[in-house]
Amino acid sequence: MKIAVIGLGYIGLPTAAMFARAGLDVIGYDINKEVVEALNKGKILISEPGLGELVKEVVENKKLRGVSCMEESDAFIICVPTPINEDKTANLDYVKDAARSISKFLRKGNAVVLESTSPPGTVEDVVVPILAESGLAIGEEVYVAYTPERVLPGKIIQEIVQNDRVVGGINEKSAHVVRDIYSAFVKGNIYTTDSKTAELCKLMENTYRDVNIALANELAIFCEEMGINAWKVVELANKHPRVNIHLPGPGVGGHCLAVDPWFIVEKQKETGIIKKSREINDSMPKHVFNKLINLLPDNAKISILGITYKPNIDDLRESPIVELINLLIEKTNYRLSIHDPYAHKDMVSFSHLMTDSIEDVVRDADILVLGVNHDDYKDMDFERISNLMRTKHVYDTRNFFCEEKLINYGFKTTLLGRD
Ligand code: SAJ
Repeated sequence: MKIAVIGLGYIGLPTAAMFARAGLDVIGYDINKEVVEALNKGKILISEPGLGELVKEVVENKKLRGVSCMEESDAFIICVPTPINEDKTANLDYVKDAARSISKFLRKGNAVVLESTSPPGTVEDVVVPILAESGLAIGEEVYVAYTPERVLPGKIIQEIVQNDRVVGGINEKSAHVVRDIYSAFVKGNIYTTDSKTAELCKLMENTYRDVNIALANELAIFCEEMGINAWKVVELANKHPRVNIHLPGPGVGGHCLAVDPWFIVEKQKETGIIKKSREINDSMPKHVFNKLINLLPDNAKISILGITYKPNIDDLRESPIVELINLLIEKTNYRLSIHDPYAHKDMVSFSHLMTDSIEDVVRDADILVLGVNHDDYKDMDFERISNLMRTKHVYDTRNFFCEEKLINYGFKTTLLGRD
């Protein structure tokens, strides 16, 4: 069987590599020629633990190759981005382009799969009409399904194999054909349903998490007013066997939680709690910003540790700390000094404020803001840091540092969700 994967990003590339490792012949198509060229050299341009080795192996074994022109295949898997428009609706242009590029190569018996996170109805209303331009009977001669990925960045290689999967077909036959294709490498259960249910299921998984985090952030905000430690409240409440409150923080980033709930709101305006949760989570960078304004005099120097959207990855999409930094640059005269061991400097507009050395970042600073709890910040030399800072003050937005240790080194501490 030959598989074509369209879009070689964080999802498409691991998916292509997994099919290839399972022994199928796989082509990876991308509009970005650099990505295709790198792939054909066995290299990847994104960072994900274990992915580089896997891709190298399957390219060397000639099971996976990159292409810039589509070819006939038995199954086509669309893994392109679905960005969000200014008005918070889904931009399906890449999905449409991918469907058009496939349409010309379709033959009887082929399967087409959409993996990209999309509003409910996308497969039936957007993808199927484009595929129908091939003249084939969609559903009868060509099988079409939606199957969302559920992998956690940083753990993609394990989760893509082990997680259960949902396959939603435009009819039962489509769902079964696509289920059988994915069973080549998926070890988790594969559940079949219709395409709209699968599309909404994906959106609700991330919405559930976003709403839960909003609850934690709302708790954090009122705990600060009441002088109660929200982290302690969450820890103790979660001792209840049926309670699992998520953690507060400086905001929700990434291209999933911060985006997907809007794809439901787009289709269903009566979504009070979903929309409100997005607004609460989106307000957190401003909340941290206001705290800094209240804590610091005009001429202060702020050092910020961590700018990616979550720990130990290089992804900056929708990062709340990037938003915080932009607010500080736009609206204040504070001097900023920024560090992140993962972020690529060329991806941010404030690269001139970034430095690779923790010592340079904290020198003469009046406050150290922990933005992202990267493992690299676990064992920092706070004795040395306390000697370099002008004012010994740490603002921890992740409840990450050991407060007792900081106090022992003479630091004043501020904790998001308590102070
Ligand atoms: N965050 C909190 N508090 C928490 C947990 C997370 O503030 O308790 C923040 C993180 O700091 C980060 C954001 O939420 O900024 C999102 O991080 P995440 O680890 O929750 O999720 P993602 O976006 O990396 O991956 C999610 C996952 N979805 C779920 O867990 C339901 C993943 O399984 C999906 O495959 C992925 O979205 C996706 O591609 O949709």
